[in-house]
Amino acid sequence: MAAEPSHSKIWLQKERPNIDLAHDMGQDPNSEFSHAELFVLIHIRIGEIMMKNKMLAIIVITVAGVLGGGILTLVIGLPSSPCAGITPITHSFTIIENLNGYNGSAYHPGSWLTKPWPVMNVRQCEMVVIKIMNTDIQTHGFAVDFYATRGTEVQGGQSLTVQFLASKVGQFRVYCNVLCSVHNSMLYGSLDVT
Ligand SMILES: [Cu+2]
Repeated sequence: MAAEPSHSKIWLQKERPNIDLAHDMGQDPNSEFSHAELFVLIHIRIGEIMMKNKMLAIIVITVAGVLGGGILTLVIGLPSSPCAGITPITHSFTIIENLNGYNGSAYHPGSWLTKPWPVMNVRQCEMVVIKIMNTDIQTHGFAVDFYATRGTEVQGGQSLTVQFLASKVGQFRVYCNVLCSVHNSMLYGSLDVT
């Protein structure tokens, strides 16, 4: 976790004051508030604030993990001319990712355009909401041509939601963007916008 370095920093800062304080007091017993001591006190304060922030960060992450799907990835296109002024109807889908592929796509061998799986049919200007649930222990990806080309990674046991406005008509490939053990089964999904 990226927060680790600050954790060790906290302990360094908490330990240093005691040593420095004893040292300063021994050298200069008449000075109760030497510069060195004030410097040390400031350091203690910083250490405590950082500790609180770190604890807060851990709590937030834990809650998100327990709820499952608490992380929301928004990929919303700006209302381009074909959908301007239209209040979009929401069209929701759930994609289960595991060793069976995308919603069992491993048992639907085929190719994009001729035998895609899964297929999501929407109308132009609908708000597409796709909940991706990874019930596997390995990471899987999810990408959609044109709408979510960078793709997203979903770790094992996690879920997230991808949302976008279906502004452009066409057939768009839905595929995994992470090299996983069932990768070949996750390359032929389709989003059909009519
Ligand atoms: Cu994959």
